[in-house]
Amino acid sequence: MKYIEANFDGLVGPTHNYSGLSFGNVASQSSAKQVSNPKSAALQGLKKAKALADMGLTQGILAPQMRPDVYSLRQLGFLGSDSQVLEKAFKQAPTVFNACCSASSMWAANAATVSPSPDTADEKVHFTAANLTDKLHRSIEHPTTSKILKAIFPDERYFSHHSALPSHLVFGDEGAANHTRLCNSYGDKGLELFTYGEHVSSSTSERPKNYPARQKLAASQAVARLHQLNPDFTAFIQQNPKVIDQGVFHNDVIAVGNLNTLFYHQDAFINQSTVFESINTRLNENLELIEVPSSKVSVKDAVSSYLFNTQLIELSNGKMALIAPLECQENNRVYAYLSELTTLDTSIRDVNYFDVKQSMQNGGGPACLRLRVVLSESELVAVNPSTLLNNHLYIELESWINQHYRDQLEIKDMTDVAFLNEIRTALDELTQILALGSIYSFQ
Ligand code: SUG
Repeated sequence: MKYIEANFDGLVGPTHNYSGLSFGNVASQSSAKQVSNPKSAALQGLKKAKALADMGLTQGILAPQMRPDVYSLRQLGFLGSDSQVLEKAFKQAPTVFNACCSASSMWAANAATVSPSPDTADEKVHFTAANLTDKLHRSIEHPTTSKILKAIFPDERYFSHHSALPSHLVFGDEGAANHTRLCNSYGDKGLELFTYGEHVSSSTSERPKNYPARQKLAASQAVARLHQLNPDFTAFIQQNPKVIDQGVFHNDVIAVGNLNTLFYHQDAFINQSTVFESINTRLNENLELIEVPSSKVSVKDAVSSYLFNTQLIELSNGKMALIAPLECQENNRVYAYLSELTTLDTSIRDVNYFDVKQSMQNGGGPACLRLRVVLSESELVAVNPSTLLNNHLYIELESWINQHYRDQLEIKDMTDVAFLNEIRTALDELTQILALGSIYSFQ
């Protein structure tokens, strides 16, 4: 049976803004309080998704979440009418208010970890929504994420959904951003590589000094168990704490893999050679490692350009291309590296550059914006077809964005209940376009 890799991109929500909420994410910190442009952010992301669909890839869309999240604000004791809830939270607890206004669910790589059916004992596709415990604004995403995933992958004969892990720091889980599946072809049993930042209960585990290690080993292990993975085809590797301290808050900021290829920075991991050797054995000695040396691209350049937050995609001719942010073209050293890379004898033959600057300014590159799901032909038929991007859906979403989104947004704008009502109308319309049913908690 034929298997493909589908990419589901998070549609940027109408409250896309810069609140500086992610300590350890350099871009989020440095963009704090800038005026954002939600319309342009959403259109940039949608164009990138459409370009991949036009290249022949299967491309889906994940709906944004309802923000401002008055539901969570009420849970936290801000009571009264919607307008009073917003006003009180903004005045009394601005950080909590900002957390409840973030459009952060757009970074779909953090929505869940996904294991395709060739890897799992019951031969179903498994999804575990990520608890994202490390950041308040992200920790409130998973209940709606689970509803959205179930609305897109509803058929229990093919799809198995797990709730997020317990919200405890031992189980901090950042989803697919710290998970890479390596295989010779999509339908083979794949080697699932879980990258963790910290082993909390080990006193000897190395840890970063300045910034948090968001993904915890115990979480990766729990997801591997839930997904019924074969332990012989599961590997755990630790992120280098020194690069976390330089702004590599997720592993997908320093490595990306697809099929048998792993593209990564020299300093990405600790003890990498032993792990890579065992992966190579599982892949019948076909693992292709493309290691970028510090002498060509420093960690600082990798973080600012998002060289590794590229999507590594398979083209119809069997070769691979990188989908990179414009920032990679604008950085001379990174651009020189990429120009050279495509002339070498590796599987990466082409680089396509995209403008996703609105997302980049919050630390989200092309790879952050997508959740990968490997599917067989029959599993693909079982996917909610209204969420799959084609010309018709593209035009519909483009006009929906143009009609409902603002082109300038500041934090104080989100206290206006009229804005909240605009968003409710827009998202209600979107659930109909994407045939998602009722996925939002309103009150
Ligand atoms: O979790 N930024 C996101 C970026 C996520 C990127 N995802 C991956 N690497 N897969 C985060 O840090 C910033 C929000 C703000 O500051 O307003 C933010 O949440």
